[in-house]
Amino acid sequence: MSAVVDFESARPVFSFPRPHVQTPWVPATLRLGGHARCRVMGVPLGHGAGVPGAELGPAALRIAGVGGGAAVPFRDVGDLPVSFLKARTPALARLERARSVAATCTRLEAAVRGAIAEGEVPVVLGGDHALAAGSVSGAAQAVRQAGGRLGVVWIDAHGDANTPETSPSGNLHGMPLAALLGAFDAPFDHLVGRPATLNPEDVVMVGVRDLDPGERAFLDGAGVARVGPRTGRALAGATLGALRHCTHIYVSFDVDGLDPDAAPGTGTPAQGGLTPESLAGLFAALRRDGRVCGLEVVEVNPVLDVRNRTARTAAAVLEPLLGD
Ligand SMILES: [Mn+2]
Repeated sequence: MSAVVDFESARPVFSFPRPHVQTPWVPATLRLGGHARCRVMGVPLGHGAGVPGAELGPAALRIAGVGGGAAVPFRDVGDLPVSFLKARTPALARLERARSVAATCTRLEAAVRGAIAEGEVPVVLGGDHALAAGSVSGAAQAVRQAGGRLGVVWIDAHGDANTPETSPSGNLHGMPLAALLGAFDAPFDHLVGRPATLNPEDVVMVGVRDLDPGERAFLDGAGVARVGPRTGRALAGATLGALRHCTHIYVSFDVDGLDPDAAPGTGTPAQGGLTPESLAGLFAALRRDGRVCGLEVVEVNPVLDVRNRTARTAAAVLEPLLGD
């Protein structure tokens, strides 16, 4: 006997094409009088740096109080997993480090995109700066999905705009900006085959003073705006002026943008950096501006630090953005 299908009692299935109704939403931002909730996530990544220790950054930043402010509500979701390296030869270690950075960026991209899409402001505690290839990409996607345009404030002593071809060291934390601007993709797996994440005119670099020849040529050719560490009182105005056309802003804060006097605990310090006062002024202006939808603090290396001074400086300069 063959099976009989009882069409009479089968539940009707409605398959009318429905008009796609999009709920309008805008990413939450940090602004005066606002009540945005922050989602803090640690990324103990050190495989993109040449000197070990940046993987201890999330712990140092939490101890210093970043992501634990009173005024802005915070929810700390803990650390993203970062793989432990087992390779025993330098060649294998190099490959394993690149794979670890790629996997971390893939996870972080989804985590940042998810936080913004769910109405929270991601606060990423790094970790070396290679992680920005994931975080900035995730923020740009979420903002674009909401119909906006993301601008990036890249605070750094360096360009982070080398490619695997131009990099003198081969360290991936010197390359994330070039990857985000579409200069190359592999080994950043999540970017492979995608169009550029950022337009050059949507990025402003703050405090940059130590560029390798290759990345200087790349940044000049792309026309990325740079605001020097010695701009003084005009720093905030020049930075925000460069991103006037953007609807939202993501802040990528490498602590080596600060002068080593104030932030000695970092792998690649460069003299003549930003003063904590001028950077705090920029963060205050960003709070008044009201467009910041996410941020990260990277390259804190407690192994090279003195009594957690660098994380404490970072906490103090971020207070005008994240505090009362
Ligand atoms: Mn950097």
